Amino acid sequence: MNLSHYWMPFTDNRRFKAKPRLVASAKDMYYVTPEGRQVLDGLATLWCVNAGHCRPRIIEAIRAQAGELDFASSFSLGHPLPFRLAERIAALAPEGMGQVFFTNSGSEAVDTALKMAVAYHRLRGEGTRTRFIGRERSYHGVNIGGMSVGGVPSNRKAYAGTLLTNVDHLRHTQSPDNAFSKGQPARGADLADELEHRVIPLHDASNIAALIVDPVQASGGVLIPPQGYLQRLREICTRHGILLIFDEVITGWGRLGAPFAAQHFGIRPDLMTFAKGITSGAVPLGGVIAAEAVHRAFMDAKGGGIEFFHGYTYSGHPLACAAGLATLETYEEERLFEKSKDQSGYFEQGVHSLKGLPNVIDCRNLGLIGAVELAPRPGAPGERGYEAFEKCWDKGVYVRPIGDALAFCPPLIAERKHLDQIFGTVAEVLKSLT
Ligand code: PXG
Repeated sequence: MNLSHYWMPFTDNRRFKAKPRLVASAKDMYYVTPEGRQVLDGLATLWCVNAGHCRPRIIEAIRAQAGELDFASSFSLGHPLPFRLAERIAALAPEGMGQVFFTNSGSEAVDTALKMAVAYHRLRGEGTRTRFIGRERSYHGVNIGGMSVGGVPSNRKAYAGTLLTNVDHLRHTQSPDNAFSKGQPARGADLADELEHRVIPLHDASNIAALIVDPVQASGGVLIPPQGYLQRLREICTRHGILLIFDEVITGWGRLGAPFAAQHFGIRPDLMTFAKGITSGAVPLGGVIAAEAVHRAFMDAKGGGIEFFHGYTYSGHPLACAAGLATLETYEEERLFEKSKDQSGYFEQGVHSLKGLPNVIDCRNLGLIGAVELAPRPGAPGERGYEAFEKCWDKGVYVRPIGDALAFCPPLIAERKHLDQIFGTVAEVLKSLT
């Protein structure tokens, strides 16, 4: 096969093409390679295949929908599926969050939420609120807005001149003092005070539209929020009229046991983004869930006409909505959110069983998301992590390297034997790695 024409996303193309890793099919927890080798999917592929691969209800729904209504627009025209899916999503969302705007990806969801925030303030006569606050090491997708509020240096470096200038960042919460914390670290809630003590006085609340937070920072390296930290951010935002956006692209759909991280932490944000697990990865779909008060500002606007000048050709695409409905039915039928919660204790033991192995400097976890962090090789950051990832793949387990951390995020259908295979293989690899 000629590999040269496909320019692969977020990939070291030259390294990959010198030693390709291909998959041919997938079922439940496993990939099958073209040679027929099974590889356990320890990352729900890209933090999204929460129901497992090629689940019957989901693939049947997609097949049936493709033969019935391939595409219809949602621009001043309608078809039933996005209305039905929005209703199902609203029933799972925190109380008071009931309106769903569909996009095709998490990146589009983030940029949609940022635009919604600014438009909301303007409608309420606070048009000076245009500034966004993000956090170091957060990942909010790759579009201009999400990249600008994001805090992963390598994703920003080459585009510095195109980043939005109306953005400030809070510090990240990772600290060696919290190494080997099980669940939420005990120390660090006071890092939230930077918002009130530095950022708001610097810019003035009247100029700030929204704070965007990924409740667990996943692709930034799996950073677990300290106890009380997110609650404190919520209180500060409320005090200053700043909208709080939870980017739930990874934490949504049962990753922490509840439908969304918002419920896990007992917080109601003003806007929530989602993607990935809404279709278990089977068809691209994302969206924003708005608090009723935010939505009302648009619907109460004087003068009539289009309330929000924004949308994508494929917003509410029939195939994506059919996949979304079938995925939510699968979650419910198999009680996968409860299963995720039940399995999180065993998962925690697995992650922390890696403590004490060569080069391990931290193990961390929350719900069914976790990471082991390795000390970098002198002068070659990321190399040890990448080599560990390659060796795990060769031994039949897929986990993701993030710098020198290995991330774990199994599908919610994972049984104990799958978790044993993941952590057993990683342990074996770490013992053999220099
Ligand atoms: N927000 C969060 C929190 C994400 O994790 C996005 C937004 C963007 O979603 P889309 O669908 O536009 O990719 C994400 C996506 C990685 C990795 O390396 C993670 C993501 C995407 C690509 C790579 O772990 N998360």
